[in-house]
Formats: sequence, structure tokens, C-alpha cells
Amino acid sequence: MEVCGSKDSRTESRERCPSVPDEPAREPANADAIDGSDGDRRAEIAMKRAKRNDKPAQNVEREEAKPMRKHWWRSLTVWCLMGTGAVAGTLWALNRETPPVIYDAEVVNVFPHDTSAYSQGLVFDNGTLYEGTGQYGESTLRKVRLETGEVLQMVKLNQKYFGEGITVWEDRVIQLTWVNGVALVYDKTSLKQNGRFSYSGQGWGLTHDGRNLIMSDGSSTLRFLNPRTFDVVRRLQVRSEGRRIRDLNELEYVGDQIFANIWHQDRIACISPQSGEVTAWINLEGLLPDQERVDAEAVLNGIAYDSQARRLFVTGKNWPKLFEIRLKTHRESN
Ligand SMILES: [Ca+2]
Repeated sequence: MEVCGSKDSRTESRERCPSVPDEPAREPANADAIDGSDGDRRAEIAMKRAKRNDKPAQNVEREEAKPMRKHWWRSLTVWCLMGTGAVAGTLWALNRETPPVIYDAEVVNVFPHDTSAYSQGLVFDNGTLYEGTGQYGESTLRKVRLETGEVLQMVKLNQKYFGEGITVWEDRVIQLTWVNGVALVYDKTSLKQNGRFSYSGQGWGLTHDGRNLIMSDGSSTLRFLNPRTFDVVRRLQVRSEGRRIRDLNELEYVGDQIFANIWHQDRIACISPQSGEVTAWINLEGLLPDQERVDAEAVLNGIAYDSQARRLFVTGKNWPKLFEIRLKTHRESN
């Protein structure tokens, strides 16, 4: 009748019966079952039972301490989690509550600017001002004498291209085209085209941080590109006080920040290249009065930085002037 544990079938039954324990060093299950008259044997069994039931006090304490130790660890874990949460919450709140600085612009110099130049990209490199212009059939890349606005050298783009942002990378000038998905590469001395890259989506502004090219496309995302392959290295979402900032247009890397003017707005965002957070806004309202603008599309669109003399230049589409400006703190925004 008994299957599990029966002597002859033990191995087989252990596999079939989960309740079968490991092989014990067994004593008779019932001392009474021992052949009755052997008193010494009974006494030995009784002593063993007593030993088995009489656990050393040290072991008892250890077992009683287990729940306390578990409780202590649980409390410590809870406090650690609460502490971490509090620190993270504080950092988040500080980040949220630190508004960008507002700068006003003090005009240092005013230079002439070609009113036929639909400015899309501006760069100052080793004493030379480079400008890229847009519009189908009118797009150009040019070198300009800063002080007079005189065009020193110029190439016209194929009429199928709408020129956009430019940057100088090593001995080359790279110029984006709006929706053509093509970046044109020129020798920066001769302005002869000697290469091209392709990219997905639109091309608006272009600059670099000394390591990667940085490109805007009218959205709130900047793309960091390998300058030798144009492959996307990373993307940066630009936000100000929790809100995404769209229409990022002409770019310039200034110090350790990315400057981006916002399409159809007279202000420049100063962006952390690490976090994408706007750390400051440059207010340029009134820099060029409306009566000096040829039409509604004559908007701010051109930032260049002379890193050697630490001069900052701005202009716009068909603006008659190019401004050298100095930043001064206006107020903390609310
Ligand atoms: Ca620029």
C-alpha cells in the first residue's frame, strides 16, 4: 500500500514523491518499537531526543535575531530610497526654478550690409567674414569685407539649390541647402566646390564645437554630425523652462554655448550643448526698426563670433546693417 519511502522502491519513489526528504541517519521512528527489554538502548535514545530538543541558547538567540536584522535592513533601505528621492526632487525643482538670464544688446559698431543678401549663414574666421545667402536662383556663398560690406569673392549656387547655414571646418566651408538634402563643400580660400554630403530632412543653420558639426532643421532638435562623414552622432532637444523651443535657425558656437536665433523672432537662445537647456536669451527687439526692413521676411538671421577679439556680430535677411553687439544683463526672467 505504501509506495513513497518503501525500502525497495525508495529511489523510484523519491522521484515520484516530492515530499520524500534526503536520506537521514535514521533512528527508529518509534522507540517503543525497539525490542522491549533493552533498557540501555532506551536510555540512549531518550538522551538523543533530549539533545535534539534542547537547542543551544546561542542558536535560539541567532534565530530570534533574524527578524530584527531583516527589519533593520528594510528600514535602512526605505530611508535610503527616501533620501535619494528627496535629493532628486530637489535637483529637479532647482533645475525647473532656475530661469534663463535675459541679456540686452549694447551696439558697439554698425557696419554696412548688402540689402540683396537674403542672409542664411554668417561666420567670422581668421579676419574674414563669410556669408551664405538663400532664395532659389539667388543663393550665394561670399566673402565680405566687414568694415565696408564689400563683397570680395562670391560663388552662385545652382538655381535648384536654396542656400542655408554655413560653417568653416578646417580648410573648408560647408553650406547647407534647405530641402535639397545636400551640403556643399568648398575650399575656404578659393571657394571652389570640392565635395558634398547628403543628409535627411531639412537644413537650416550650421556651426561646430571643434569636434562635431551642429545643424538645425527648424525643429527643436539639433543634430550633431561627424564632420568627415556627416553621420549623426547625437541629437539634442532644446528646452526653456520645460518648453521645447522650435524654429531654431542660424547657429553660432560661442564660448561653451550654442547660440541660435529663432525664426521670426528678434531674440537669440543661448543653449547648453550638454543638456539642451536655454541658459540665457539675448533680446534684440528694436535693433533694426520695422521701417528699415523691406518686408515681413526680413528677419534676424545671422550670428558670427570673432573668437580672437571676442566680438559678436548679428544681421538679418536683406538688412542694410550688420551690428557688432555686446551683451549686458537686463533682468532675471520670471
Ligand atoms: Ca553662424
